[in-house]
Amino acid sequence: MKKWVPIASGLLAGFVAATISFADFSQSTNTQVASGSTKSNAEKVYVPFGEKDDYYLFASGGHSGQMFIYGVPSMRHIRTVPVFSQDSATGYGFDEHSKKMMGGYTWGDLHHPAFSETKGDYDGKYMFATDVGNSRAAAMDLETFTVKDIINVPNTSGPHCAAFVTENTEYMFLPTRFAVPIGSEYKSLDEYSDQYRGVMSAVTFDQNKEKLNIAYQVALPPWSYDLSDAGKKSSADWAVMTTYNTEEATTNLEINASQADRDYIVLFNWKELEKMVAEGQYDEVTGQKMIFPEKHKGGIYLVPVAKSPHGVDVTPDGKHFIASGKLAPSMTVFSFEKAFEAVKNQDFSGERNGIPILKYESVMEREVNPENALGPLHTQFDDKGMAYTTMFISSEIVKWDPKTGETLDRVPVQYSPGHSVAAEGDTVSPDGKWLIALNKIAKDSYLSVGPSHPESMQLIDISGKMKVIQSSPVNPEPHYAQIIKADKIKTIEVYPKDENNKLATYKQEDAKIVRNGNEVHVYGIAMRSKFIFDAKAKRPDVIEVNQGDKVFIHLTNTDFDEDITHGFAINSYNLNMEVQPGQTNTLEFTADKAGTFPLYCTNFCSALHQEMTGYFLVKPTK
Ligand code: CUK
Ligand code: CUA
Repeated sequence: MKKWVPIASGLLAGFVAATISFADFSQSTNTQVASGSTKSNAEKVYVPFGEKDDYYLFASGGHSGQMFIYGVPSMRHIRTVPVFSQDSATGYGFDEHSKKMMGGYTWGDLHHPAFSETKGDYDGKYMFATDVGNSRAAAMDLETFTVKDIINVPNTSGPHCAAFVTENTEYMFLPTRFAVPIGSEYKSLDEYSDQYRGVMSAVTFDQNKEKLNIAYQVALPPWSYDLSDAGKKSSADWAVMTTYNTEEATTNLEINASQADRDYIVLFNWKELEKMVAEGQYDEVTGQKMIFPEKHKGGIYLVPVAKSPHGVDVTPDGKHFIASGKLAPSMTVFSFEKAFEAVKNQDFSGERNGIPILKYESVMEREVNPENALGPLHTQFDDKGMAYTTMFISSEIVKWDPKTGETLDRVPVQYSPGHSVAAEGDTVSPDGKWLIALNKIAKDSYLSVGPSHPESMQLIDISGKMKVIQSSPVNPEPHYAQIIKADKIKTIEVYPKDENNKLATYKQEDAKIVRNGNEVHVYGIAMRSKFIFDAKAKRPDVIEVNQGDKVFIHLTNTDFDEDITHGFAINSYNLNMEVQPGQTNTLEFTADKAGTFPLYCTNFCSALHQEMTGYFLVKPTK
């Protein structure tokens, strides 16, 4: 039962138990898949060997810090891409470049992946993600499926809300989940309301340099910011995010952050904030351009919403945003047009921390309460603009019409879905066809692996009446995912030769070891099926250094052939990295242990892979 506690109060937890034991366990995944039209379901997800899936699924790895790539509809796991955590399979976090990028951290908590967009459609170029655990943001390129840049986001603690990009990837907004004093310096919790802030960062990505950058920050009130979404089309200059703990409780949030009947959605115009920054309406704080709403007025508004909302999602037409209740059983549909009108007419009901509050009745369009549906969290959309909301507590997906509020369909899932993801579901033109429920609890759906059970993803055919047609156990933890048409992604076959890269060695005769004081630089080659570190040496595959030397191994894979990847590990030195075809990678370390250490290729690359070895000899200093 522990798992339930963070989201449900004690009372609710009891209710959850009741709901699950009576309603959901009677209908296990297995019976669902096995009953009736088993064959047609299986055929729908079957992708014969040699054929490929129609879609890629990029699924969040949560506190594994990784991203998992699957094919849809087969749900076959294709690749794990390390983002915020070390990965010995690829050497990510071990080689120089990625180690520096990770900024000294070895793990992360990846929640919401987001594709780069052009005109509100996924463009297949980049994927962004944030780290709730260590407050970072990352950009992955989709030509190589590797991370290109990671930044630390100061003043923002746990950018859970993100990443959601604006229509042309101008910005991603990273609001904080945990309020902290600016600069994260020590301040007593008794001074919480005055000294703590919920800072939001506006982050840009330069596609030419492949660099993330913080454009400016906004010092919002010390609340928790939960989810956000960017506007589309007529609302493209705007973004929304949900808040909780507007009570500003500093302990026992389970109870104290659920006191007020209403929390807020923060509605802001990023074009206006951008203009304010350009006009110098900000303070320079901790090296950042910081907008203080109580001082620098404009661009930000509050919309009251039922207490402790979780998800907020903008409809594909950009006309509405939908907040989900978590503790309240309703989805609330708000109108952007009405909000703009209210802003224009200054139709305010008060303010908090200098931010005007729009009147609820002026912005709200309808509250939707599907019968017995409990715990709405997140909403996705299909090609007809219909909404699909995950019900965490009643373990189901409810399909409904945002324009009328009418419930159209519902399907049980196993169990407790957090998010769901629809094919191209966050774009201005979702595909329909597929929806995947990302379930927090799989219970007894699969072979037991001990007291902790896996999470699961369930593929739902939404082309007609909703039907769960496939169910897969998955790695932790499926928070959110993105589904993109496979033909939008164009990967490269090999890393192209880069004659400007001074660390690369492409010709065997150029392989050399250069000593500079106690720094040793190895310019080496990995090829089928040998290492060449020093072309002129008696044993070209041996590196010999003195104890205490600082060693740099710059290794180039000169097999310009798709899929010929080499690895490089030094026995007992806790080092391993990968060099993909054409790639140059560097390991930097101090040879502090004297002795004889075999080195070898860790990635099976040819029939003579076992012969791809050498020695790393470290002469003792005394
Ligand atoms: S959150 Cu709502 S269920 Cu991190 Cu998007 Cu996990
Ligand atoms: Cu190179 Cu195995």
